[in-house]
Amino acid sequence: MIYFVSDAHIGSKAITRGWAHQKKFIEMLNKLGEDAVSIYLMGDIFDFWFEYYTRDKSKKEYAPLFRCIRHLVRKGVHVHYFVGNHDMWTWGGLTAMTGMEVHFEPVTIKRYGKKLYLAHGDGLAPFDLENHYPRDVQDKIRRFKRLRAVFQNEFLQFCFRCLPPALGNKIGYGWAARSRQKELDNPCPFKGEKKEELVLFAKEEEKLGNHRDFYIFGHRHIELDLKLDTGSRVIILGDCFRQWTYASLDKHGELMLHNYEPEQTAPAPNA
Ligand SMILES: [Mn+2]
Repeated sequence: MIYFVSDAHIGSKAITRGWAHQKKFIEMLNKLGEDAVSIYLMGDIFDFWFEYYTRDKSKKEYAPLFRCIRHLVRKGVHVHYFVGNHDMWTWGGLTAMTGMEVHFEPVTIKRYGKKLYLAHGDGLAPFDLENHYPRDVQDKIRRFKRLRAVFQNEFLQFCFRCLPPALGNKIGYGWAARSRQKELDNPCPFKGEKKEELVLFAKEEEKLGNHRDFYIFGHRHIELDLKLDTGSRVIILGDCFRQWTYASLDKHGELMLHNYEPEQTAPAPNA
């Protein structure tokens, strides 16, 4: 089985009971690990991940999650990590600590006879924005893309890496918590087939002749399984802090969305 998971936003200062959150995520990964060939972590697994030039002791908080992933990798599960817009700042640290493979760009793979396009999804939108959106929405999408370019700017990254981790984290976690809080207060549901950027992006790819059976994205924190005219399915994975959703692809090429339900532990027998 191949599994797809995204947007856990582990470490978010806007999510109370942080350890319970990480623990549930670990339990979920362990459960998937029982029959997984590969696990694709599709971005924003951390609410803020940044590797500085100096040692960052605060990362110890994630030691249990790293142990879990290392264990899966040693067992032979291929664990892939796509960076999102909250955790793109890794320079080998995540791989060194866990053994998972990190991807910075979208990837197309073929598995069990199906072609899959995999990406976190941030910054993906159709080229012809003006044909789909009013002026203000176009501007909003372009602003997001500009901010993304700032985040990816190598000189600015170098400067930020020089900061003492305590200061960098204060800025980073603060920014991330504000964006999480904004979303929790005001969630943005599915915008519809004609407005959802990732759906329009997939339609454009199909029109260009780049057919894939499945487009799998995270980022939006909504659950979506939409069939296009070309037979492709656009999957948006939901999240792992509120909805606890994930997808699986079995060896017959069947793709399904699931809700993670923690197993009830049986009450301890009386002596
Ligand atoms: Mn995201």
